[in-house]
Amino acid sequence: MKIYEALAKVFHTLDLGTCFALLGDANMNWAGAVSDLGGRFIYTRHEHAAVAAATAYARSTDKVGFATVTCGPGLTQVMTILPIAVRARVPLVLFAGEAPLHKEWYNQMIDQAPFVQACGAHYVPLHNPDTIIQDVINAVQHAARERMPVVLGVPFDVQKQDFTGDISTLKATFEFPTLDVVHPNHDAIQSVAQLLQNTEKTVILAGMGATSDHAQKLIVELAEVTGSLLATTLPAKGLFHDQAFSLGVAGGYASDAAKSIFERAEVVLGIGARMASHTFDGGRLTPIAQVIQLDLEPQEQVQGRKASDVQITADAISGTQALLTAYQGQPAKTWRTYTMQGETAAALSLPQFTPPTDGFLHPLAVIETLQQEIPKTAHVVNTSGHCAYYTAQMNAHPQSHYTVIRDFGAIGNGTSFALGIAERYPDRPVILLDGDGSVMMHIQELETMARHGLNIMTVVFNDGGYGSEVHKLRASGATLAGSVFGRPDFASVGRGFGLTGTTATTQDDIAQAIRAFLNSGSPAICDVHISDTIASPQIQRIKH
Ligand SMILES: Cc1ncc(C[n+]2csc(CCOP(=O)(O)OP(=O)(O)O)c2C)c(N)n1
Repeated sequence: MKIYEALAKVFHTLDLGTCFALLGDANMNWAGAVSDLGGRFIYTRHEHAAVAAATAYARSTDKVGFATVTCGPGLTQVMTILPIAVRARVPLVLFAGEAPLHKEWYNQMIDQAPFVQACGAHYVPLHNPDTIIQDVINAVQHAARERMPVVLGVPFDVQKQDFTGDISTLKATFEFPTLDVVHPNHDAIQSVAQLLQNTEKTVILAGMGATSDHAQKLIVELAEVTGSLLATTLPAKGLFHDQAFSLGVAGGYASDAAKSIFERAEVVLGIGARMASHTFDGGRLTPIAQVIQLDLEPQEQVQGRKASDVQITADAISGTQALLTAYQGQPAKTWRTYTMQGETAAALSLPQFTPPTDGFLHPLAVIETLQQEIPKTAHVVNTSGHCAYYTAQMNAHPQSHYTVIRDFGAIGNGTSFALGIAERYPDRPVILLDGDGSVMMHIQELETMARHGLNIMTVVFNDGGYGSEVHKLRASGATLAGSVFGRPDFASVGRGFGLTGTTATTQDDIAQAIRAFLNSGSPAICDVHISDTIASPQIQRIKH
């Protein structure tokens, strides 16, 4: 047995799920051996896409994501997705191979460790055949425990050496660390319970650490008992989609009506939320509120600002349960009134809009149709760009069927994230909502969707350019050169790759395309022509 075959057996035993891959000299023998053992692969057309798909896949499992690229130029392609996975705290193992150890010169040689470390990820060179099996297991465990990407570098001449160890007794199962149960400090809980009792205007803000069914139910109960309103971070969007007294997403994407309610909050209790700067709109969202953070890793300072006044270390379930137990009786005053119910409902409804005069669709008209046509059983994937403001206004979709990963602010991930989600949930139609610039950046992955028969519809918010830049440049009176491109024919491109391709210039076109996709179960792209004249409220307030 060769070392790469032994390594393949280890990965087979670890059973990490689908491997997202792009092959080259440093990983092809190993990947072939994993495949021969029955491993499932999605072969992408760009290394970034392989790791991005694995990131989205892992985000929605309690396992470690699994991807492979070749060494050197294969690895350097993933420099944008590694920091995203690091910041989103996604556990991931990337088998990257490494240039041969015993050659004096190799064209694709690069010092991989500092490259990976510059991205914030962990690099494990696997050079010692005697310890290589245990080293792999340790590395996967490191990824799982630390919730971070780990890149494995196995020189491919080492991979081809004979394996002299014994893996016959390799453990058949691998213990993935379960989510920590951390009980909060009793006194801290008592004093927060007291504070909630005496505060009229409280908002409970839930993040990704609070998205389990159990945590969600407890938080809803706590909000009812304490008379608090509910809100979520952007990634946890939809957690309270069926609740009254919800403000939807906190931060810059909150509607103006929601912002005017946030402004009045006296206490914000964050549960399982990172308290990121965006979530508080840089501090503008809740200017007078005392902020309490209940989290496994609470921090006073986050992203250059004071994020919380009180920190309680606990997991969302234990912490919320403890608050419910400590809270006695009724709140002294509550802002859960009949009037507030109307205010919060209004804050979540789509704002009125006037159709643009250039004949293209208003982005809110697109959202209106998407809300009507996308069933809650479909999984919505969303990314960055100006259009993300509008997609954030889709408040009725449940969190369990919604994925957004925006850490690092990069465009171009939508097609790859959709691949990972479609692979994770083969029973769900996946609907990707993305900008034309972003789709164009990794459009080759449409071919991956077609080849693997993945049930994905890409809805392109096509404003003919980089809307984010267009609106900012226009507001400052600067040239639009480099940000306006015209509208490429995504429908034809999609058809060229083997998808169903349609162009939508009316709301009815969009509705028909979605219905046809839901009926067909095969990949599609719908190129929606929107106006480039409608700047989101977030952009409008930028002062130049
Ligand atoms: C990888 C990367 N390159 C460039 C940018 C700068 N950028 C931010 S938004 C944007 C435009 C995105 O255009 P599109 O996807 O069409 O969405 P829109 O803003 O038009 O809604 C660009 C180029 C970025 N964030 N990430």
